[in-house]
Amino acid sequence: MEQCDDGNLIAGDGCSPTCTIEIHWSCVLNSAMLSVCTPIPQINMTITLASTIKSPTSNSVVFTFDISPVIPALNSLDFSQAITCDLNNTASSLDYSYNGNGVLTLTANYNSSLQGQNIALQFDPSLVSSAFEQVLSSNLSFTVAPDNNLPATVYDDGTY
Ligand SMILES: [Ca+2]
Repeated sequence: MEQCDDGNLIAGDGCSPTCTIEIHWSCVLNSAMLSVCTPIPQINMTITLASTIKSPTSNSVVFTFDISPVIPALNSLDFSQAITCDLNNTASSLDYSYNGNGVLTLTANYNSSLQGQNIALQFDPSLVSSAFEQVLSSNLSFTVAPDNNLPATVYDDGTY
C-alpha cells in the first residue's frame, strides 16, 4: 500500500518515487486525493557542561548541564534513557534530575576515580520527537575536573 501519492516520480519533495513518505516529512491528502507534503521542523538541541562540583563528604560528583532550547516535552523525558555516557563504567549510580527550565543535573556516585577522565556523552532526545517536530541528538565531550578544587578521586571512609 502506498503511503503517499503526490502525482510525480520526483524524490526530495516528501513523497518518494516509490510512494513512501520521506524522512523528516509529513503528508496529508488534499481534496483531489493527492498528497501534500511539508517538512517536519527540526530542533537542534544543544547540551553544554555548566559546572562540576565534587562533594566534600562522599564519593560523588554533581555535573550540571544546560540544555537549549527549553521545550516542555523534556519534563517527561527519561534522561537515563536519553543519555548515554561512559561514566557508566566507573560510576556505581547515575541519577538525572531535570528542573523543567533547561538545567539538568547528573549526580554520579562512583567507586573508582573519575578525576581527569574524558567523558563522551550523547544526548538523544528522539523520545520527545513527534510527527510535528524532530529533535536532533547532540554530543558533548568533557574532562572531569571539579570546579571546587576537590579532585574526583576515591576517599575511604576514614577520610570523612
Ligand atoms: Ca514526489
